[in-house]
Amino acid sequence: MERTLILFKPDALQRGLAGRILTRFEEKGLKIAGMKLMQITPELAAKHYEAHKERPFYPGLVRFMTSSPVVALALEGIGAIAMCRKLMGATFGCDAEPGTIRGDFGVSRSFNLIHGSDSPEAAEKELGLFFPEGLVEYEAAAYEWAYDPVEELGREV
Ligand code: D4T
Repeated sequence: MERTLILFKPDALQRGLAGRILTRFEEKGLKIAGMKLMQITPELAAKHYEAHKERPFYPGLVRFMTSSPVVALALEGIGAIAMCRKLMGATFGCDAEPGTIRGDFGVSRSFNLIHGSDSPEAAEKELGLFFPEGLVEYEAAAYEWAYDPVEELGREV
């Protein structure tokens, strides 16, 4: 199982889309391993977007991400990182395919509703930043029917 960090950005919350976006991930079969409403500090934004520090859009990005609360979510599933990126769609709402979260709910190039880790290394770093207390361990009952228990979950026949 792989885990990924998802953020519902300030525009998603302010536009009342958090529930509908969460539903997309739940319906797909991803397990919620952590979830909280939080205000991102400038220090946390700087760590999270360190790779973009020199980009022209960086100051506006930090201003946006710290302007209003976000929902931080840890999602779990086989191949969760790539699967979530597919569900999110292309970076800018105006380019994203219909059927994706950004494609269905957004038009902007900077207010793009959602963040998802883009690699296992990024996921590990970002989950540590947003969930330093760790994640909640529990059995997801739906896994038994969302996945093939023998072929995918490694259970005994
Ligand atoms: P995030 O990181 O938010 O999940 O988005 P992506 O992974 O899809 O896109 P990214 O890292 O290239 O960009 C991070 C973040 O910066 C905003 N942005 C990006 C922007 O405001 N103007 C720009 O020109 C670019 C490239 C949007 C997402």
